[in-house]
Amino acid sequence: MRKTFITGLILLVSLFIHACGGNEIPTEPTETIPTVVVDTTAPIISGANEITITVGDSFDPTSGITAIDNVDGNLSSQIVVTGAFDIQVAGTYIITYTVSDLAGNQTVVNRTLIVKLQAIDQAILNWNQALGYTMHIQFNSGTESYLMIVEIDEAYMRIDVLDEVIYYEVDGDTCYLYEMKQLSWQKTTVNCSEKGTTELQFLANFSSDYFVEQIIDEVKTYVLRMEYYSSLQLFLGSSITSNFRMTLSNEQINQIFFTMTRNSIVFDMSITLSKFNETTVSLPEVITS
Ligand SMILES: [Ca+2]
Repeated sequence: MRKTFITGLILLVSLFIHACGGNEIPTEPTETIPTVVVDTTAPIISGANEITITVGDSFDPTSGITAIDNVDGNLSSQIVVTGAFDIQVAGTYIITYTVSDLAGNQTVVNRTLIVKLQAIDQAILNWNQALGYTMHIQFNSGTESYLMIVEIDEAYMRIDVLDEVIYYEVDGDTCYLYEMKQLSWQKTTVNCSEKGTTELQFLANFSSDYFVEQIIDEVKTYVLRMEYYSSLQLFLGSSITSNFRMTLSNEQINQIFFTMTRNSIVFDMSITLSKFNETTVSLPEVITS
C-alpha cells in the first residue's frame, strides 16, 4: 500500500513537472502579421487660385492645376473639371475641381474665374451706367477763367455758363427749351432737332465701336473712327480740326483731346477728368491780332 502511494506520488510529481514546462517550452512563431494601412487622407489640389482674364483671352482651366496624394502620388490627370464659363462674356464664374484617391477620399476645390471687359468697354460701360452726370468745366485762357456746368440726364440737358442757364428737355417728340432770363425761366417749345436728340443719344449710348485703339507717345489711345468723326464734325459745324481721342485710367475715361477752331482762333482742347464728373479744360492764351 505504501509502495503504491509513493509510486503514485512520483507519477503525479513528474506529471506536474512536465506540465509546468520543466522541459523546453515551445516558442511562438517570430514572423509578424501584416498590418493594414488605412488611407484617410484626401489628395491635395494646388494651383486653383482666383484668376482674372480679359474677354477674348485664351484660358485652359487645367493649366497649372495639380493633385498630389499621400499614398497614390500624382493624381493630376484624374482631376474632373466642372462648372460652366464663357470667356467671351464678362462675369464671375465658379470652376470646380474634383479628385479622389484609390481609397475613395475626395477633394473638391472651387475656383473663381473673373472675365473682365476690355478696358475700353469697361470705361464706356461705366460712362453709360452713370445715366446722368455733371461736368464742371473750368475754362482758362490767360488770366480769364469761367466755369461751365453741364448736366445731362436721360431726358434733359442743362448748361449753366456765364450766369445764363439753358435747359433742354426731351419729352417724346416734343422738346422744350428753358432759359433763365433775369431770374425767371422762359420756356419755349421747340422741334426736337435731329441735332439735339442725336447729341443726347450719342452721349447716352456711347459705344466702344466708335473707337479704334492706337498707341500714341507710348500711351494707349482711343481714336474716334472716321465715320463718327465725320458725323461729329457735321454736328459741330466743322469746328473740330483734329480727331477726337481719349485715354483711359482706372476703367474710366480719363482725358479727351481735340483741336477746335472758332472764329479763326485755334484751341487745343485737353479735358482731364480728375473725377468721373469733374472736368478741367485749359485753353491756350488767346492773342487777337
Ligand atoms: Ca490618400
